[in-house]
Amino acid sequence: MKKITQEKFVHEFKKRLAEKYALDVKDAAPSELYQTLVSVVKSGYSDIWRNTWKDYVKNDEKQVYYFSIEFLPGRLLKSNLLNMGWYDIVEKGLKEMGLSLDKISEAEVDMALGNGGLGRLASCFMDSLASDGLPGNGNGIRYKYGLFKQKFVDGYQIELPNEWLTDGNNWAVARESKAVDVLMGGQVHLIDNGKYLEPIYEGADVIKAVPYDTGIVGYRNDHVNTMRLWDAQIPATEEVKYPTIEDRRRVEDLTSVLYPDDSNYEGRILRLKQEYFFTSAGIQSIVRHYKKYKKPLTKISDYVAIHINDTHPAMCVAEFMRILLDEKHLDWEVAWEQTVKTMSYTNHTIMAEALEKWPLEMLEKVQPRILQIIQEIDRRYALELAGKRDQDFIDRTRIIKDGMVKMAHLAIIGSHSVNGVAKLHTELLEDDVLHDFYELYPERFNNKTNGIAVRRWLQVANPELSKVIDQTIGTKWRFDTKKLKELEKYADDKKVLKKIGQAKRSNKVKLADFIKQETGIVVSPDAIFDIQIKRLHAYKRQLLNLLGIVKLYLDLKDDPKQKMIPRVFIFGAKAAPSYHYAKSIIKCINEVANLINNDPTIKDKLKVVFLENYGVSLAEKIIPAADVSEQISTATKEASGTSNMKLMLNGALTVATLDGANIEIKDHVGDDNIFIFGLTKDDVLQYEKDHSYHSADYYNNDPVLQRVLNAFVDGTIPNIEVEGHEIFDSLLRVNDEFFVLRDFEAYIHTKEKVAQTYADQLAWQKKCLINIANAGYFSADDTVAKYAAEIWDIKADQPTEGTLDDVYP
Ligand code: 4GP
Repeated sequence: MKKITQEKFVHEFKKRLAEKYALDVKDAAPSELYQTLVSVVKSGYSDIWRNTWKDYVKNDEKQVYYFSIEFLPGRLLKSNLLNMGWYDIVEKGLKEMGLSLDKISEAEVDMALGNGGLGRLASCFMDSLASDGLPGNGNGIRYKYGLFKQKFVDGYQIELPNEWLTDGNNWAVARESKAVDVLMGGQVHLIDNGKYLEPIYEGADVIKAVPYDTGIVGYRNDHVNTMRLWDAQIPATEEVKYPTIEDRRRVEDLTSVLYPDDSNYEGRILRLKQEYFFTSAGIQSIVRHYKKYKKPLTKISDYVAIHINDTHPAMCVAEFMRILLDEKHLDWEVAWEQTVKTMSYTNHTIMAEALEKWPLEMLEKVQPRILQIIQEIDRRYALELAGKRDQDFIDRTRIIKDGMVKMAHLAIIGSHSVNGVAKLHTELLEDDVLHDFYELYPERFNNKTNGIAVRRWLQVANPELSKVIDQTIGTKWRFDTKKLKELEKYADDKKVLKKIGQAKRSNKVKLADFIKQETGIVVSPDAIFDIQIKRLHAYKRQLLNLLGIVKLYLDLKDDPKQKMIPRVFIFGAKAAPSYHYAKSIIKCINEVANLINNDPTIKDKLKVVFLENYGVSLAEKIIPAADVSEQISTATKEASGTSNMKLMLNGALTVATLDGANIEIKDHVGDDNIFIFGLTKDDVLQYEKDHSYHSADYYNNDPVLQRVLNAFVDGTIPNIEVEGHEIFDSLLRVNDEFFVLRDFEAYIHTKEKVAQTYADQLAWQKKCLINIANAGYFSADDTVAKYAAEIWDIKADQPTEGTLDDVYP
């Protein structure tokens, strides 16, 4: 990394501000200061960026390409500064000029090119690949509008376009010279030209895919990788085909929005086109780049690994085959061997609705040649198994069935590795969801429990706690998160526990200020901050949390003088625009919040805050201030979860079902330092098998539950005439698919235990410390190192070790 001193930085900053905007520091707006800072920071790593990728080629290094339809990097400024080792110098330099890094950083618009866990994981992995010194690249789509901006109007979610590119995004560089053409639509015929089968395309659209590359800076290791996002444009040669603005827009809209509305045909086909677009552009650029290695294509899997993150990029398998067959003229068998050795696939959910299936007719419309290749892969798969497996097995596992293409099957058959994202999730894949394939290819299956970028979620988001940790165990944990474990030696050290408590309180004060400024709601930092932040989905059971809140409210109404530790319940969640039920839950939470926050008898004892527009940057504000982390999905439904890891890392205690990675968190912190409740995997599977669950029994036999549920339909909670009934019916008449009523009593009981525990602050802080100390096991650096060694077979630069003694003496 370029070396910098405070003096040099201040000089460079002023010079660039004057050059770019003809302004002095005191006259510049935050966005101008921010853009100037970006240009100084980029100049600090650009040489290293160039060298990193050149070295890969020079040293014949195998590289991985991580294909993901979502990336959620959040803001890059502070995290780049931290990774470069520039953070403190820049912060001081800005201060010298009368500026604040925190304020300037707020001018950065979140890069929100994803919905939730899947996209955020991809970005944590990008950070860790670079920080581990691994040759790793991202490949995705540069949506012009990221995930929608969420507003609440009368308690309802409204979706607004998220124009994150209005100010440009200066982290990325457009590389016109690396553009590729992607063919879509039309028809294709194969002719035998004597040497090979040559595809002749007719009437296809040619779309120019232009890459925008962003440098991903490793942590203090002089290593900068690339995240490549593709934009759809019209090639100069095709301009006459699109004479009007509307015509042009049809093409350019291909990369306009993340997950276009898939409740209608047009939305679905656009999404499928997006999937092919970034897959084809990525694979074409990989094969082109491989030429630089000067090695035969029959060896490509020794130098290239391609990762299929969930099924959206599953067409990688067919596109890679297309290039090896049609453009490079390899034989099918040779091409197939290279494809399977190159590809690997991660499954992120067992929710049936997310396991993609596409009608043949749609695939044919998007790319007829790809459909032909998929059909041939499917035909050969069935042929190979004929006689070895029964027909039922073949029918269940083949790629094409009943006129639909099953993308997960394509990904599994075309990959050498299939992994789940937590132990339980992988177990469910092997035993149930993908059991047939597990039987067929046991050696392909493996588990890689998710991880998080500890740098962003602790060092950047929570400087207060980071400082306490430095003062207690030194700064080595900043390089190796497992060193956090040393904190356990201080589990009974009152001074340390107190300091952890003070850091938390100061973060709660900050969040309380933010809440007041955003919503006008006043919350006390002395209350328990109880947090549930994640996408809104029925299986994640925000509703169970809400029922618990309504119960507390009704209890307080009965006995307003009741002594209780004040509670603040904080939600952050977006619902998919076409997910009606989730939106009804949002409306109900907002109305319960209104009722409680405006009830003078409740005073400060109970507050409910639903913060708008949940995303990475908001999470960075909420997580350091959390006391309680709600991880209450129905057992078996949450593949892993990652907010559970971020919250424990910041010293929140988890209220959890035995689901996803909660189980591994429990194994690390021990039963005494987590609050487990509810149905287990076996209970849920049993109910699903024997249909013996009747939610109405729980309602009829539990007066408390009756009262709470009635509040949704008897006017106790105002303004939810429609939504209240909808929720009531879903729990009682549709038999409560996610066992909310079944787990209600256990949940309430556990929450009471939480409050009792909180009353003894020292005992509480001790549990927090143990959680922080054990969170190092969930570092994405380790997760990615396992992918590298066990799936991708790629090697790292020398690991960086060290301390920050220079910064925190
Ligand atoms: C999510 C899972 O729901 C979550 O449990 C997991 O932690 C995360 O992936 C990363 O593996 N799935 C999605 C999705 O975001 O779109 O399927």
